Amino acid sequence: MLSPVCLFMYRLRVVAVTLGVLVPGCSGESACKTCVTVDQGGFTPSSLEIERGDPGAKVALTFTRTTDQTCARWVVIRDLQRNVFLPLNKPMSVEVPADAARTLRFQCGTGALKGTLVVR
Ligand SMILES: [Cu+2]
Repeated sequence: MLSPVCLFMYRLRVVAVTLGVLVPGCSGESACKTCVTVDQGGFTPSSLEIERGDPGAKVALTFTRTTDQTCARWVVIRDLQRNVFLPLNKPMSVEVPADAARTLRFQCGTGALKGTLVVR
């Protein structure tokens, strides 16, 4: 579980992103293991890894596009047959089955920017 401080910092960052200001991230444990930022450099982090959950488990894979200077206004997840538009600075979540080991690839509309989520 997230510590209350990390959770608070995470919420603060969500608000801060909306307002367009920078807030330092939580040190130590990452506030969100399935959150991806989309900017000029592509997907950050571009490679995610999570633990497999119980039967039926799902996780929310969340993308936040923070700039217009990227071709990734859409994220395409072929394995799930999902194309998701990413509004500027608005976190968009995709439900991902997490009850079996798998590697899920995601990419921008043109395929120039790529990332993976590994369920192990
Ligand atoms: Cu692209």
